[in-house]
Amino acid sequence: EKQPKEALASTTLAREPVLGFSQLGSESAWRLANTNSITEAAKIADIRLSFNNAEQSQEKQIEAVREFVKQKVDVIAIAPVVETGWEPILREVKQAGIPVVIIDRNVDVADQSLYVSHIGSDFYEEGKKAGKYLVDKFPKQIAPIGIVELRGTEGSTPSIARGKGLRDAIATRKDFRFLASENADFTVVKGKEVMKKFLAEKGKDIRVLYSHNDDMTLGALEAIEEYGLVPGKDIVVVTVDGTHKALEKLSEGKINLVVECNPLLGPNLIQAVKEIFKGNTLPKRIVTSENVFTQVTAASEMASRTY
Ligand code: GYE
Repeated sequence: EKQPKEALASTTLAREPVLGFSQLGSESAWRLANTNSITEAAKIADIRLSFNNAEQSQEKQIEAVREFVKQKVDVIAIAPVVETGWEPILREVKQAGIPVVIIDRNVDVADQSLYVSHIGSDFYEEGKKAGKYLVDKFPKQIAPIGIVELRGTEGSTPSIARGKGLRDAIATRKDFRFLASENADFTVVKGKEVMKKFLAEKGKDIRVLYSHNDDMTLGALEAIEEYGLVPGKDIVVVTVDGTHKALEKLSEGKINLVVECNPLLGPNLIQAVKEIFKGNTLPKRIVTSENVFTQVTAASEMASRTY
């Protein structure tokens, strides 16, 4: 079987396709790995990449997309920071006859013809995996089990779906109780700041931290230790992504569960661009497959992690 890299390079096209890619930001290790993966894959496949980093601003993303239309790129890929507000610009792109691929997070649009395909993880499933773990971890009890939640960017698909997935998975357990839930924007700094506040307000009633990404978790671990509690023991910590640093904390026993979210979407995206360029059709939804990691698998997973 061919390695994905060779497979990407092997199909020759009449000319180099140009891909305009609007990346939502550089807020996390996941995002950096995602950007690298796409840049790398484009290079290998001889696709010219016009790249823009929108620094978590939808306005900047819309500007970037408009610029790609002006440049007359062949395909536009968007990793949208939030779900809503995309219809007008997507209609402009459609009018210009440029196909759009949505990557990573999703857009909430009534008209499905505004994009060709959405490539990325099933964030709802990730939330469910996190919730199922908690249900198994804590036997049913009378006293409430206090959960605090660090949410990702407000209105973003992973934050919405990871929140819902977890809630659905623990729905039958009345002993789980949300003590607090706040947006910490997927960053280390905010994660620490908000966790500090949770601890000041709820202290030892906190039994579980559910964090929507590893960066916020790393910040929160510092806050927990500074407060004088032991993460992984006093507070059960569940996180999403699976970066090298998080796996390290998992192997040290400071995190209890890492739900994987795969950032390496470059090969998938570039394949899609090539298919579109050739005039082929694509499935509307392409989902990446993912795992969960516990403390016993942490060390071996770490060895192969590049991000
Ligand atoms: O989990 C987080 C990043 O959209 C899946 O965004 C992505 C999320 C990822 O900032 O680390």
